[in-house]
Amino acid sequence: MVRVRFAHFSDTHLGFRQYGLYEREMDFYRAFEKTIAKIAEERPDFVLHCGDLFDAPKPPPRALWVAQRSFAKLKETGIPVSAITGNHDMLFRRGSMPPQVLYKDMGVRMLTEEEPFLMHKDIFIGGVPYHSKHYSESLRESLRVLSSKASKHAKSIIMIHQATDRHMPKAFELEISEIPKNFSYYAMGHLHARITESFGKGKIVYPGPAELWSLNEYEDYKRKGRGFTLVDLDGNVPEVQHVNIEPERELIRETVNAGAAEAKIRQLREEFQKMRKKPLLYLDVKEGGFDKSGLHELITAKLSDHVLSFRVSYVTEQDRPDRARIERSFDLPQINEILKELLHDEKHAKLAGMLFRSLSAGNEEQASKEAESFYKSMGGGT
Ligand SMILES: [Mn+2]
Repeated sequence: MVRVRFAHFSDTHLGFRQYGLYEREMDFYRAFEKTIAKIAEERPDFVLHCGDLFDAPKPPPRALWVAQRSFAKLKETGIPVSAITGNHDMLFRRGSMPPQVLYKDMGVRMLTEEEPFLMHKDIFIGGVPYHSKHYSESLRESLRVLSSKASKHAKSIIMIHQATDRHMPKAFELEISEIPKNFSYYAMGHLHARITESFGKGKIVYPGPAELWSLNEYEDYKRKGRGFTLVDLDGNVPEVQHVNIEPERELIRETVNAGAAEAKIRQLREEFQKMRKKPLLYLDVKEGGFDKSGLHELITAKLSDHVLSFRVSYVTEQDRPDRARIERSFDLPQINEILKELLHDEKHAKLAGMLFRSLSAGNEEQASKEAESFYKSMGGGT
């Protein structure tokens, strides 16, 4: 058995322009380039990318170019890449090609339904592209087939871009009990969190993305860091080492009492002035009696030159704790992005966002008015 070490990363979402900001798109490119540089430095035997390489199935040319340069660098260093498609970078249309196929000559090998595995020396590497919940039976079947092929080899890896019920009970496509247990390493993508657990005879690992795609990832990132994963397959159980990539810019989340907002804003301003790059600021203002527009003006006046962007959420005193949570969550800008992703349609995502907000606030009348005017504006069709 030869000594084998590989790098595993995922969910790089190249081309994602968070909040429509050019700077955020560039942050994702830089995170990717830094990850590749660090991987090249580590000289693993091969690299696995577990889906959502791009944020969309038709990425902007700059995203394609950044990926091309990076994969060329790995090829120069003699490090081959295996990849699967995620839900973001595949078009669910017959005969469509994922953008990753462009890098075939640079040593990026896609694992597909047609060619679901390869051997790296004596290591079996299998992979399944993302399957929506609707196709979970076919996903289970693919896993069964690969599991039986892998059973002929001492060391094996399976690449999967899915959420399991254990890691994401509210929206999963795969029950953890349905995953065959005979692989040595489960290289996962899809969840934007850093997770390492024992599973079957090996380990199941979500490396998480190097850049924060959504504010929901903030806590996990603060606790565990972000980057990619290095794996040593030599022993009986894989040895997993997470490597951090320094973020391009800070993401700051702060809670402040309305009464103390001014002092807090002054303090933040001082901190931000020292930063190399303007941070993203998420400010939760709590305890009532505040004047939202006055506070907004104050933040704009004191901080707008020192942050790339800021988002403010208000939690009022009279809100019951559960209501407060709702107000906070629907103030988050990510809701619109999540809806857009789910519905694949900007107009309907906008309607869904409006309905979500008014119905969360218990305002049915407002919701029905919004729906009515939306369909009127669509020309009264179906
Ligand atoms: Mn993703």
